[in-house]
Amino acid sequence: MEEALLDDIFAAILDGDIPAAPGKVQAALDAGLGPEKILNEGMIAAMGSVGELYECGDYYVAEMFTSAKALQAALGVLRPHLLQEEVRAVGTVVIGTVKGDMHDIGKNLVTMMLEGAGFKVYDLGPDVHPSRFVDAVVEHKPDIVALSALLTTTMPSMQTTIDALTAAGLRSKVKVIVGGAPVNDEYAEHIHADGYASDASQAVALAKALMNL
Ligand code: B12
Repeated sequence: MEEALLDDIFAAILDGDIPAAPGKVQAALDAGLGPEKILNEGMIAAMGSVGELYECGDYYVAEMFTSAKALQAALGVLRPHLLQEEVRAVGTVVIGTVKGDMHDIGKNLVTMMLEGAGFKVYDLGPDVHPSRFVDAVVEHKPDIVALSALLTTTMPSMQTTIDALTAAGLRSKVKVIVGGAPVNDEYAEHIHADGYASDASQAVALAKALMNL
C-alpha cells in the first residue's frame, strides 16, 4: 500500500504528469505517509531517475523540464506539511543559485527547510550574478550566504561570488555555505566556503551549527 502510493508519486514525476502529481501526494498524505518520506523516496528519487534518463539520451531537456514542473506542483501540496512553525528568527540567510545556473528545485527545498527551522531567508532566485549577492548582503546583513550550483560549469561561479564578497570587504561578516549535486566537501574547502551539505536537512543542521545553535 505504502509502496504503491510512493510508486504513483514517482511515476507522476518521472512522466511529467503535472495535473496528477499534486493529487498523488495528497493521497499519500491522506494515507498517513510522512512528508519527508514522500519527498525523499517519491519525489527526489524520481528526479534522480529523470537525470539518469537524460544522461543516457532517453529524455531531452523538454522532458526534464516537465518533470521539474510536476515536482514543483506536487511541492505545493507538501510544503505546509514540511514547515513547522517556529516563532523566533534564529538567523538570516541570503540564498541563490549562482550565475549561469537555472536549476532551482534544490535551492527552493533548502529555503523551505531553513524557513521551517526558523531562519529568515531572502531567496534571490536562480542565475544570480555575484554583484547581486554582494548587494543583498549589504541590504539584509545576513548571518549566512547559501550558494547552490547543479552544473559543473557553474561551480566556478561559487568561487567568483566568494571573491566578490571578499573584494567588497564582506567576506568576514558572513558564513558561506554551498551545495548542489556536483558540489562536495573538498570543493567547499578548495573555495574556502565555511561548509557544505548534501541535502536540505543537512543544510539546516549546518546552518544551525554555524550559528552555534
Ligand atoms: C530538473 C533538471 C533540469 C531542469 C531545471 C528546472 C528547475 N527549475 O530547477 C531544466 C530542464 C531547466 C534543466 C536544464 C539543464 N540541465 Co538539468 N537537470 C535537472 C535534474 C533532472 C534534476 C535536478 C533537481 O531538481 N534535483 C532534485 C533536487 C531536490 O536535488 P538538488 O538540486 O541536488 O538539491 C539538493 C542537494 O543538492 C542540496 N542542495 C542544493 N542546493 C543547495 C545549496 C546549499 C547551500 C546546500 C547546503 C545544499 C543544497 O539540497 C537539495 C535538497 O535535498 C538533474 C539531474 C540530477 N540528478 O541532479 C539535471 C542536471 C543537473 N542537468 C544537467 C544539464 C546538462 C542541464 C542543461 C545544461 C541541459 C541543456 N543541454 O540545456 C540545462 C542547463 C540550464 C542552466 N543554464 O541551468 C546535468 C548536469 C551535468 C553536469 N555535470 O554539469 C544533470 C546532472 C543531468 C545529467 N545527468 O546529465 N535541468
